[in-house]
Parts: sequence; structure tokens; C-alpha cells
Amino acid sequence: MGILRVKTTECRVGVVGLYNAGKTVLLTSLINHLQDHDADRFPLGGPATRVRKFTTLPPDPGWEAFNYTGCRDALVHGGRWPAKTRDRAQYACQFERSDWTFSDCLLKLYDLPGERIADAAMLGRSFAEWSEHILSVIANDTAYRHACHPFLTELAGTEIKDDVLLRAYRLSLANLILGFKPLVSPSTFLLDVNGQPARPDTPETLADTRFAGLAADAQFCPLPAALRAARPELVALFEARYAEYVERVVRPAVQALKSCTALVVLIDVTMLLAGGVGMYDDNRLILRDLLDVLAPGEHPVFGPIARGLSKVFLPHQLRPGWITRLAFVAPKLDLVHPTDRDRMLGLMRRMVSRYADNRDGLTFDFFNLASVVSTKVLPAEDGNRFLVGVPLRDADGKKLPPGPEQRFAVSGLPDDWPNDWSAGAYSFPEVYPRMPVRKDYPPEQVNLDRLATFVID
Ligand SMILES: Nc1nc2c(ncn2[C@@H]2O[C@H](COP(=O)(O)OP(=O)(O)OP(=O)(O)O)[C@@H](O)[C@H]2O)c(=O)[nH]1
Ligand SMILES: [Mg+2]
Repeated sequence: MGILRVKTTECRVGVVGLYNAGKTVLLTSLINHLQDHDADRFPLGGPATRVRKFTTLPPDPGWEAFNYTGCRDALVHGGRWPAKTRDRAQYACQFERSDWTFSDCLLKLYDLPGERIADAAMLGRSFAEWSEHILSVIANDTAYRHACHPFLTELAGTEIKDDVLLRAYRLSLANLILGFKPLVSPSTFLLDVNGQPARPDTPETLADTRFAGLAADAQFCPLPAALRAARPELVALFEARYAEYVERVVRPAVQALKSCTALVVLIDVTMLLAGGVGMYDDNRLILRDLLDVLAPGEHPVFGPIARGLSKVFLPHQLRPGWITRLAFVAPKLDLVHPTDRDRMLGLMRRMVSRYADNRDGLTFDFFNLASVVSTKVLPAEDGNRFLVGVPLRDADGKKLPPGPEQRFAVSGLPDDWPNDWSAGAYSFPEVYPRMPVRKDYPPEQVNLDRLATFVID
């Protein structure tokens, strides 16, 4: 630490979003840009800011280290995107900024598998309350009701057997997965505690090979009020399993996010448009649950004055933490034609700004960004939009080996969300990443520097 740098400012940044939203790629690119900082390519705070003395630190006890080297290596040498995240991870580093005279920066970044945010509603809810919450989602949404038909049929029966009920719930969760519905809770059905994701298979095989809980003998499912009243022993059993699940899977991740100073919420507008109106509704619902649990905004007891004072006087490890900055991010900007990039931002704003507007003591902003620009742009022709990149999948969605660059068409973006649209109405083909091979040359990005300026405060 420099002689004038008498204190350390700790910034803890949580990145959340549905699976495949682009969290791990965003963190990989961000770390690369900070570690090998080039003020011309990544202006942080201002054009002249230099990042110096960057050191990686071990993660906090109880946290896996974020596999930065592996992720960057996959991008550069494998020419592949990083593998999906299987467990929660933290990356910690310390550096000096030339625009911060008296303080250096301790930055902690948190990455979670997207599946886990479907469980956020469990925190602070009893088993009975969680049951009501899930059952009301199923009751009020045609697609959920349809997928959960096996479970609802079993619940309507006169003699309910525990293992038959659990299997019917698992079958319903499998239908949700296969219907691309993200509210799969307990999320270990989709990604188990050992990090094994569910593989594409028939609903029956998924129901017979996966668990709705921590393990085969620790499963639970929501129970309606009438059944809870009639079967107190089953309620007691599920309550105990639910409590253990919350302690092991949900609380550590949610507590870490709650203690962050800034939260980055990824909303993959391209996926929502491509996925249909149901995907949009689900993402909003999951986000609402998550933000209710994390309750970003000024702390009701300490308030802004105490927070300011604690920043100045307390050593960083004693400083109280809570989320005061919220960044909504539409990733994968490079998959959208430049004529539509402002629309991408507008669509995200319309979808989520109310969630932030309704909270006091919160600074929030919206960013459309590309973590790793992997396409080139061609001029629009007669209203058709074309990009150039190396396609990742064929027309049937099967993965292709890396090949030559190709021109491909992408959908235009609407000015506002349509009232209804079906899956496949919009298309933004995935491409292979374009990464510089030189290890200290970070990828081309758009607006990631603006996001970093906002959250590293
Ligand atoms: N073109 C482009 N594609 C991106 C970008 N960022 C992410 N992607 C695509 O999105 C996919 C998922 O990115 P990840 O960062 O692994 O997603 P995640 O949110 O960490 O997903 P989970 O680990 O499953 O929760 C990648 O495999 C890429 O296909 C980007 O900046 N540009
Ligand atoms: Mg990930």
C-alpha cells in the first residue's frame, strides 16, 4: 500500500441472473480488464485512471475460489466459453486506483449458478409459507399448471403416499425443465449439491434419477394447507428437511449477496425474446422474489450517515455491508444489431425499473453491455440485420465444431415488449467467443467499463 493510502475500501459485488445469462463471462472479462488494465480500452472512473499493484487474494473461508484462470484459458486456448457454474465461488483482489488518493480497493466478486436463484424465496419463509408461494405460482399460471399436472393430480387424490407424491412433484419439475421454465425449486433437482446438472432426458428418467432436496432421503415438496392440517407428521418431516436445505444451499449464497455493497442483475433480453412470453414472466417473478429477499437499499437502522461514517472510520472488515448500488445489465449486446442496442436498454428498463424505483436509499442504473465482443457488424439491408461470427449451433440447436466466420441474420428488437409472443419468434444465434490469444490483452468489451465504474465505488 502506498504511504498515503491509509485505508482500504472494500467493494463486494454480487452477480446474479438466470442460468446462461452471462455472469461468469462478465466476471472473467472484468477481472482480465482490471488485472491487465489499459486506461484507453477500459476507462475506470475517468480516462486517466490507472490501476496499479493488482494482487489476487485467497477467497474468504467457506468459499471456493472463482476459477478465473480456467475460464480465461477456456476462452483463449480452447476457443470455448467457460463451463457453466456448478457451485458458488468468490474472487478477491486488491489494487490501487490513481484517482483514489487515500484508499486502495479490496474487491470481492461473487458468482453463483443461476439455478440457485429459484430458491431465493425460501429464505425468511417457513415451509408452510414457501408451500403457499409455490402453489400459488402453479395455480395462477397455465404453463406451470400444465407442467405440474402429475403433482396436482396426486394432491387431488384421497389417499396420498409420500413417495408417490414426491415422485409426482419430481415429474412436474422435470416437465418444467423440459419446458424451459426456470422456477425449479428445490433447485438441486436441476443442479445437485455435487454440481451435477440434470442432463436432457425423458421426464420419467429425470424423475427417477434426480432428487427434490439434498439427497434421496432428504426430499420435500410443497404441501397445501388442507394436507398440512391432515398430515402433521409429514409436515414435521418436510419441515426438518426444508430447514436443512435452507441452511446448506440457500442461506450461504443469499447471506453473501445481502452483504454486498453492489448487486449486478443480469437480464438476458435476447434469451427472453427468443424464449417467449412465459420466459419473460418467469424471469420477472424470480427477480421480484430475489430482490424482496435481498432488500437492496439503505439500511433501516444505520442509514446513510452511519454508512458514510463507517466508510471513513472503520477498518474494512468491521464495516457493515448492505446493497446500496443496483445495476441492471442486459448482456450479449454483440448478438444484437447496433440499430437495436438502445431498444435493448429500453426493454430492460420497462421490465424491471419498478423494482428499483420502489426502494429507498438505492442508487441504480441500467447498462447494455458485451463482456466479450464476438461478432462483427454488417450494415442493415432492407430492414434485415446481419452480423458476422462463428456459429455455435446448427439450425436444430446441435452444437457445431468451430468453423469459419459466417454472415447470419438476427431479429430486430421491438420498441416495447409485445403483449404476447411465442418461443422462437425472435432469434439471436449464439457464436463462438473471439478472444485475443495474448494473455495480458483483455477482450474487446462494450460498457463493461461503465458498469465497473458504477459498482466499484
Ligand atoms: N456473444 C456473446 N455471448 C456471450 C457473452 N457473454 C456470455 N455469452 C454467452 O452466454 C453463455 C453463458 O455465459 P455464462 O457466463 O457461462 O453464463 P452464466 O450466467 O454464468 O450461467 P450459469 O453458470 O449456468 O449460471 C456463454 O456460453 C455464451 O454463449 C458475450 O459477451 N457475448
Ligand atoms: Mg456461470
